[in-house]
Amino acid sequence: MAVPTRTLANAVRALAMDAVEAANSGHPGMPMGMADAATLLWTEYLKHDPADPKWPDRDRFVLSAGHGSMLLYALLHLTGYERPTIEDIKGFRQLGSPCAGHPENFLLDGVEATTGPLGQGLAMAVGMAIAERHLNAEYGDGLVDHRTWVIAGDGCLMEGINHEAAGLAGHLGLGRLIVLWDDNKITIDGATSLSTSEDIEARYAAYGWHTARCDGLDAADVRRAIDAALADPRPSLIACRTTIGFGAPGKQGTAATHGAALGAEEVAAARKELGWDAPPFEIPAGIAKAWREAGKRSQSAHSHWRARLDANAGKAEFLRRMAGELPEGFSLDDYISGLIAAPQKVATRKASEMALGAVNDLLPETIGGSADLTGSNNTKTKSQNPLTKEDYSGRYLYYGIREFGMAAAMNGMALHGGIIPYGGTFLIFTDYARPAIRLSALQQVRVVYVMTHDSIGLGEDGPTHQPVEHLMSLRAMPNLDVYRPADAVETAECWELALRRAEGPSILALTRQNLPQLHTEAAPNLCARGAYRLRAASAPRRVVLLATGSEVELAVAVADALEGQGIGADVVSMPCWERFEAQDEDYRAGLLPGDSLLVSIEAGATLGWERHTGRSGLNIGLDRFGASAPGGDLMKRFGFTAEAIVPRILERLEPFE
Ligand SMILES: Cc1ncc(C[n+]2csc(CCOP(=O)(O)OP(=O)(O)O)c2C)c(N)n1
Ligand SMILES: [Mg+2]
Repeated sequence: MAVPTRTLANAVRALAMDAVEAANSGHPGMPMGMADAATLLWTEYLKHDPADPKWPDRDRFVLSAGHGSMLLYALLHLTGYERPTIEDIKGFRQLGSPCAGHPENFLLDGVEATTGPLGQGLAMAVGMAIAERHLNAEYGDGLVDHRTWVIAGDGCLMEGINHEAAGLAGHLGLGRLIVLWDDNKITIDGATSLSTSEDIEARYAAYGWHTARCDGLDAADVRRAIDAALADPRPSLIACRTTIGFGAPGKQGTAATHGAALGAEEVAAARKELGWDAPPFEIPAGIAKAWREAGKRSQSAHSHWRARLDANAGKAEFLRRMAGELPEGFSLDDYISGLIAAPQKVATRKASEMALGAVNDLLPETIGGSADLTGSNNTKTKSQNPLTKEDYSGRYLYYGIREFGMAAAMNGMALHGGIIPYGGTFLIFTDYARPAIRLSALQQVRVVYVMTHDSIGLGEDGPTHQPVEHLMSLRAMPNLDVYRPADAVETAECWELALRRAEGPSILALTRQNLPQLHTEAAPNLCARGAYRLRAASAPRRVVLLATGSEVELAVAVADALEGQGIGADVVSMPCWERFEAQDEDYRAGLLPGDSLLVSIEAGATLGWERHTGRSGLNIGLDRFGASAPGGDLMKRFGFTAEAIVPRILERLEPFE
């Protein structure tokens, strides 16, 4: 006899409450409330194969309500994934267990995205759904034909990003995206009525979504709603009315079950209520077996897919792309040789567009885009057509004014695989996208951020648009490479490095204003070391000038002036701190010798430059907001001229004399 969904779901409930109890930390309420709906989804609908968690054509499941992580760990364990084991689950939230407080994509196969920052899971799922349709357009139903499922909470649907993400999904008609909303009317502070009274279904309908409602505790009713969603061509939101902490008789329906262990007494009462007799962390054999069998449901679909893949002429290319490997021999050397032969005085944003012309021809996996600043970010190249509801094969996305949504969608595309997303906005608006940039870094995904208008040099738009603290704050983020190239050659080199970096995101900070090409001779990729000597001192060296981006040109002018007075000065271009810091001590010390005055020049916050110049160095930067005026005037006003900088250096040199 088939095991009823409710009984299967009670295994999830038991594991969730036992694990949270053992850790005395965690969130039992959400897993217990959504156990029936999630069990139905995982045992009857989700296309996946626990024996091959990376099967490219699997459905993607994103637990946007990441605090309910035990729900996902229980589902993975019960359906037969190698990890988490029951021991892993016993170690929930402890050092060494892959069952972290919130699901981490790099700790467990089957965790498609790192979630916990509410709303972002849903927004990443939109990116996954875009990736699926795009690859489907390229490779056809035979290889790419899957869905993206999300479980989202009230919190996910309150966060601003859900508006950006759902608006984009509705616009693009992503019918393979289905969101189950845990409509339990409870958040941490209590009833949702404390803080919200909007009609979420009407809002989603207005975005162009199909919406439905069901009793989330009644598997048959959830099945009815999912079937309706599957039949509808639009993305779907299914409101699943549930009771948080369902089964815990004294606490269910209250915020008390949200984020704390239920307590031994309440757990015992819940066992009784649910008719669950098994001791903690034990699943009765018949129930475990039914779960395992459900986990094998898609095996034949998987083997048929393998057969289609084997017969497909595009197999090798498809697998290459899904593995995130660049084509053999990929390089921008030819393009760079062209620059050496015919130097270009262009803004680095323009240089980026030129490099992208080569990149997009060489890499069919790129999907570019911009948050409504295409003409300013120079992110679209000639060969790119728009990706639209009518034509998902396009390789350029008009994200609209949705910086956070764009960044999260790019994370989703990168996590899905098969695509290298890049997208642009003004560097200042990394602030709007920052939580998703952070998740790019945490999740170790290759997303390239094309951030233009990178200093006061942008000019007239004024201080609201002029980044000051941004470069430094982004450098402070772990696993994010921040590039600020100085000319067209460095821009191409940085692009190549960013594309080669499969294990994390990169940001290119690019100018609006033109910069001369400082490199006129062929050389290996100098940016690869993060910093290098662009020009060595002629006179005996007393100064080393360290600069990035547009200030490298200025550093050269300063060096000229110093040399004119018999003071030797090296110019070091430092396009990427992170790469420089990865170099060996000899290289770093050789570039930044202790016997010279080390001077940093960057039109941004000075905080942090002491790391490279030492406390006795000189840090020339901008520690205030900018102003509205032409860029050249601002550079003068704020002291970014050789005339202003040379005396400051001379003053500092005197004590040495
Ligand atoms: C961006 C963000 N803000 C705040 C939190 C902290 N937080 C975690 S869960 C939660 C309440 C979420 O409510 P809901 O989604 O309804 O979950 P439920 O209590 O129903 O499980 C909050 C505020 C978070 N994880 N992410
Ligand atoms: Mg809730």
